[in-house]
Amino acid sequence: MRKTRYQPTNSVKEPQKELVMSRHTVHYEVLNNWGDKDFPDRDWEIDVHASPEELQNFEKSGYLVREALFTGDGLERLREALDQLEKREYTVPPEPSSSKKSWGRVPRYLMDKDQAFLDLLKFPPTLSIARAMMGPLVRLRGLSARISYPNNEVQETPWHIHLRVISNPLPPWFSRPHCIDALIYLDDLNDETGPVALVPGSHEWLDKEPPAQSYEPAEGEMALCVKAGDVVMIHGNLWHRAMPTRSKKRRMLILSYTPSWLRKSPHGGPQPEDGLTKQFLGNATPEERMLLGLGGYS
Ligand SMILES: O=C(O)CCC(=O)C(=O)O
Ligand SMILES: [Fe+2]
Repeated sequence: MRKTRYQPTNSVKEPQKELVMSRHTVHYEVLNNWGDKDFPDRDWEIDVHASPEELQNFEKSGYLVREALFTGDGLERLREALDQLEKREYTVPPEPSSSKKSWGRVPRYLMDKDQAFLDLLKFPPTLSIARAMMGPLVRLRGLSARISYPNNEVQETPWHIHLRVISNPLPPWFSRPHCIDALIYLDDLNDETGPVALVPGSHEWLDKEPPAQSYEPAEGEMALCVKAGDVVMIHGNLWHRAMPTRSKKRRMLILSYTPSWLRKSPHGGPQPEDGLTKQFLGNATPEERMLLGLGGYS
């Protein structure tokens, strides 16, 4: 098994400007003196892989680009794992499509299906930012992928947000849902594969939602063409869409974090019964159990 999974930012040999990211430490104390058995630590010192200014911008704009988090063998390992998984799960050629558009292939529960994916469970560059922004008690909402192709039907996504649970008007004690999705790109985004577009600041619009099934440009939208190995972190309720994959296969992963007391994603059918996480949980620490959705609330 290959060792290199990602390049920690402080060990990059030939620093390019984007790779020299500043880090800082954040302390949180979880106010739980109840002594629950299956509860992670009270005191957290988080080595955040971002500067305080970057976090402030993230809070305001709803997105944060991290360049070259995966390179070399680390990137190749994820591509191979996804290609293998695709071969296993999509064995029959797709029926000629009667629809005009589709999202493409969206496999889910990736951590149950390949060690390369389970190894992302505690990926510090994104987990540390999720904890800095939402507190130490976070869990994975899921790890899924999206694979799109040039096709008869156009593979793209409409404008959407990920947590469609907000009441209008806002009730006085409404629990505003937060979620951070790390969009991990395994191929370069360009006109051939399709940029990802987002509307900066839209995660704060609690009284409206993106237009239903719309593929049209939205006011204030920004199209990002990031490179393979880059990660775009978004608030799950930032308005976003993937633009058409026109002439080249496009692969990406979605590593999604929420507070530990939010439920996992309802999408994608039942979890595989004998997946890798089951065995892993047999020996897991309270922190690891919490990340996989067990405990971490009281
Ligand atoms: O493919 C992309 O760039 C984004 C995909 C996406 O937004 C999703 O699957 O929820
Ligand atoms: Fe999305």
